Amino acid sequence: METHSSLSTWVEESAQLCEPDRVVWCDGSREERERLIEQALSAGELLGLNEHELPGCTLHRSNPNDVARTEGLTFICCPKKEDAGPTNNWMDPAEAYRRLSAIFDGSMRGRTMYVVPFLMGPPGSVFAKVGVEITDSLYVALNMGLMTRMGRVAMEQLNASGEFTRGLHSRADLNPDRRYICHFPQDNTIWSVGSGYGGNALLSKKCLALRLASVLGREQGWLAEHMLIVGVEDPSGKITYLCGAFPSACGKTNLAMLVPPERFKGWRVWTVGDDIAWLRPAPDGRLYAVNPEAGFFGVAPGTSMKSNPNAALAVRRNTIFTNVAMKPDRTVWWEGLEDSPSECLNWKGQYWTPQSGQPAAHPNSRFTVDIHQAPSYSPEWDNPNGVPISAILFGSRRASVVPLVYEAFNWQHGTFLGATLSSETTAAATGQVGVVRRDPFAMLPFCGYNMADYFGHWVQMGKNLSQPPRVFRVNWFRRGADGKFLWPGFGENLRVLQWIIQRCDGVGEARETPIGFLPRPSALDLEGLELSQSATEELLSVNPLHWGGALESQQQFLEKFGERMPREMWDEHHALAKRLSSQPPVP
Ligand code: GTP
Ligand code: SPV
Ligand code: MN
Repeated sequence: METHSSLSTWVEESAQLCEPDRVVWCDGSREERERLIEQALSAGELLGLNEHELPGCTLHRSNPNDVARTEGLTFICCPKKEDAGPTNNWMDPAEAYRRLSAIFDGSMRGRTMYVVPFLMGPPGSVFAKVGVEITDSLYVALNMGLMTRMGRVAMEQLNASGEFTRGLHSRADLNPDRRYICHFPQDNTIWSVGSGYGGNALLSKKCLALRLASVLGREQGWLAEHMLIVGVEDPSGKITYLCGAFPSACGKTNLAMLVPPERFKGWRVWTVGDDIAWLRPAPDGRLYAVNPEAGFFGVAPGTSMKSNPNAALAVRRNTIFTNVAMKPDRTVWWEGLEDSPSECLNWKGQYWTPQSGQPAAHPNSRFTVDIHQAPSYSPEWDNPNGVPISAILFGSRRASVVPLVYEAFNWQHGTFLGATLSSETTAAATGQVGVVRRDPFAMLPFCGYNMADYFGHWVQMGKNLSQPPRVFRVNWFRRGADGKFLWPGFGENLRVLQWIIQRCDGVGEARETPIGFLPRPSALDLEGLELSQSATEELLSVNPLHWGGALESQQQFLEKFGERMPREMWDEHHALAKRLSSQPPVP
């Protein structure tokens, strides 16, 4: 392959620092992939699975200390601390380069350095960006081959423009005390060391496509978001495209691959993306979205033919499984997949039985698979212009307070719903699970700059759109007094999407409440669900007393940003308080 001179210089410098035994340039060909998988199998970095049941599939077991993103070790290294804002960890760029250089120094001795060029977005598209990841992990290189348009296609675009993001990654000794994920937006550079896990190590994903891209988007008038993109086709053949921001492990992949319930004859869902969207205003005044990725790095637990048949079918071949359990016949298993085995090897490779008292698969175990393998794959994925977005959904896990669905009054109010999004924490990041925290736009761990400025950018984006998408808040995770989910979720979520699409078409019925427009139970098609009347009422109720508490915590959150918080967000907060106080409390 022809190489751009700035790329070869950077690769040479990186090799001098890390001292690998050899350097391998990846071209993304099928032969190369087969060769690298063979090498990973003989090195034990991947385990072979049942070739008959799961052709081309492999299993990777992470170091047990390295199974989720580590937000506390993730840094934005811009020159001024206040530009990273109060929700990000910040490190002085010179200090970060110094500290990480010491860890990279000689870290690849005895190992191979892979140079992995990748393209984010359709070739030739105004959305597209090139990155190159240098890594000493074969697992990372193989994942990048599924998650991005990797190799030659990226080199072609790089040679044309000369621009690319530099991502340097080494597992080093996988010591959590020497683990850092550092972003240098001013240098278009990412340095990640000491982890081999997903979002820490696949630098295309959260590091480039969200943290660095969000900074670029603000400078250039577009958005980089933690969003799924889905096309919903109705029986007349009309397809409405929606985006949805949900925090990690809160249902993006599932919504992107939804299979309509029995009752919804003639409906169909098309998957454009399941995790990241880049959005740009187009000359027609609408917002268009592209999925910069080429594969899914999806949560395994809970995935089954019943909950998500599209994902279950997609992962039957050519899939890399990470930290799932292996059955005696060398097929895979995780909690939530049908039929618990009577014995298997757990995610650490230890003997497991249902009596072991611990999950067999890690709660954040994952599958990596090419997007084309999803039966719901949308050919629009490759459209260089993206798809026009009619609605944006903000979703999260909230056991109480937040209704099943409501609509924002307008774009600015929608921005406020995104800014004040809160959710219970999940296993996708290290730390306690199930604690409610503010996760604005599901971007808390992924925004590359001061979040107050980010809210301002969202307000501004609306002003640049003559036909902005409508904005909705959804919550599939409301629980009843018995602790069980009130809403069946998964495929049945289409019933909510149907109302959302009706609203976009100007025909859906709604009642105005202090928090936004809610459907009356009669406005939703609930036929065949056997949902009790009390559950339905609870799912669609707004209790001003509960919202009083929410107001207080919103205020504390907005205050954290001081003067930098845009006035529009305070206006929305005060307007909400006023609407709530003029509402008679629910008896
Ligand atoms: P990341 O890849 O971490 O960004 O996660 P995600 O937002 O794509 O979440 P995903 O769709 O993988 O779902 C995470 C977990 O939530 C899985 O265990 C799902 O089975 C479960 N889940 C998804 N949708 C629903 C739903 O509608 N209802 C319920 N009860 N659970 C759901
Ligand atoms: C998430 O945590 O939101 C993920 C998985 O999509 S990771 O790639 O680890 O970020
Ligand atoms: Mn995600």
